[in-house]
Order: sequence, then structure tokens, then C-alpha cells
Amino acid sequence: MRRRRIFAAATVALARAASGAPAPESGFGLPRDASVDGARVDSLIHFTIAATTLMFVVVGAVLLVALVRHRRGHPAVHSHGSKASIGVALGFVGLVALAVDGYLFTHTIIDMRRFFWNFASAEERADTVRIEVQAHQWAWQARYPGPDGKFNTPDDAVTLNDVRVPVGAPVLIQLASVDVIHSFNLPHFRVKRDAVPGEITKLTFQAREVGEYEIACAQHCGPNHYKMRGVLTVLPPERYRDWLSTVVADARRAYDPEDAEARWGWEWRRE
Ligand SMILES: [Cu+2]
Repeated sequence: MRRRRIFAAATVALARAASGAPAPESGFGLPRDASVDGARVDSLIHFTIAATTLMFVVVGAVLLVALVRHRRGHPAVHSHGSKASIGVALGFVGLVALAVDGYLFTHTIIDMRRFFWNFASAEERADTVRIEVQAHQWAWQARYPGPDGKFNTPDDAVTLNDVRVPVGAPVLIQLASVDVIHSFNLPHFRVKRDAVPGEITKLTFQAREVGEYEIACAQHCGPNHYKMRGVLTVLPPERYRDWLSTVVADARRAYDPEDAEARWGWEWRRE
């Protein structure tokens, strides 16, 4: 009776703890995927989970069978295996490693070349949105080229911790840092890239869902690293155009040719 009560109490406590946890937005605790290509990353994560679960079950089952079958009364056998049995075991391990890791490796390389690091195709498209992002301790500044299409000119629009992009168009971001290594992370778009002092790095993605998403810094960059959180807003194209014209007009009004610090942009790099 007492045991049953303890068991019931434990079950309730467990259920509460489970319901108190933040609900995962899309299977396996991953944030909801709001990008066109993010599913490619997710499929590799799902494959990894499936492969490791299968291996865990197989190894666990073998262990369990051995435990039950070799209980009491079974004489201990010491064996280091024969050359053939070691060969079979090593061969099997090699085959599993080759299949699982090989699958992950080739798909990673293919996805990187075709999608995640395919900056050339984003650069070619006429509707690509280009943004320069400068990281510093502890915020993100974003620069839009304005109507002239050129960066670091008086008609640029600059925002702080506020990046907006249109839905359904490729976005190409060039990243820089003025102090330490930061990392521009968009968990809902499955992309992340370091911002390195003295270097321009790139990142590309395409949003497929309108909404507000997190920009996080994924490198521990100092005591206020936790504050380095921005918002990426995905807007319908016409609302994006309205917003851009408003910030460009504001930037024109606020433009001060004496303010050298405000002109941190660079000429868009093309390889
Ligand atoms: Cu940072």
C-alpha cells in the first residue's frame, strides 16, 4: 500500500516536471524551422538520433541476454577471441562507422556546397537582400545599403539588435567584429557563423515563415554575452519595403558627416 502511494506520488511529480518544461517547437526539442533549407540539418539530426538509438537497443539487448543466460551455475570462460572472430568484430564496427558517419559526412558536404555555403547563387539572384552585420560587445548592428544599393554611403540604414528580412527571398549577410569573436546564430533558420575581428565572414538563408525569431550570440564573448540577443523579423515583402523606406528616411534625417563612428560599413565583398 505504502509502496503504491510512493509510486503514485513519484508519477505525479514526474508528470509535473515534464509539463513545466518548455514545450519543444518541433520534434526532438529543436526550435521550429522557419527556413527553406533547415530541414536538411534536421534530417541529419534525426538520422543521428535513429542510428544511435538503434545501436543502443542492439548493445543493450546483447548485454541483457548475456546477463540472463550466464547467471548462476555457468562456468566462467576467459577468451580473447580468435583472429577470425576479432576480424569479424572489427569489420562490423568499421562497417557501421562507415555507413553512419559516411552518410552524415557526405550529406553534410553536399548540403554545405549546394545550400548553406552556396554564396555564389545568392549573390547572383536579383531579389537577394544584402545586409552587413557588425558585432561588438554586446550588440549587433545591421547595415542596409539604402536606395543606391551601395554600403557605407549616406543613405544607409543602420539598426541595433533589429534585423528585418522579407519572406521568400534569399538573405546574404556579411559579418564583422570590432572586438572579440562572436557568433551570429539563427536557431530557427539552422544557420550560425562566427564574426571574427579582421575578417569578413558570410551567412545565407531564406525564410519561409513570417514572424519574430531570435538572434543569439553563440560564442562566449565576455561578461554580458547573455545580453547579446537580437530579433530577426520576417515580414511580407510589401511590409518589408515599407519598413526599409522608413528606416532609410530616418537615417537620412539623422545623418551626420562628422560622426565617423557611425560609418563603420565596408564595400560589399565579392569573390
Ligand atoms: Cu557575442
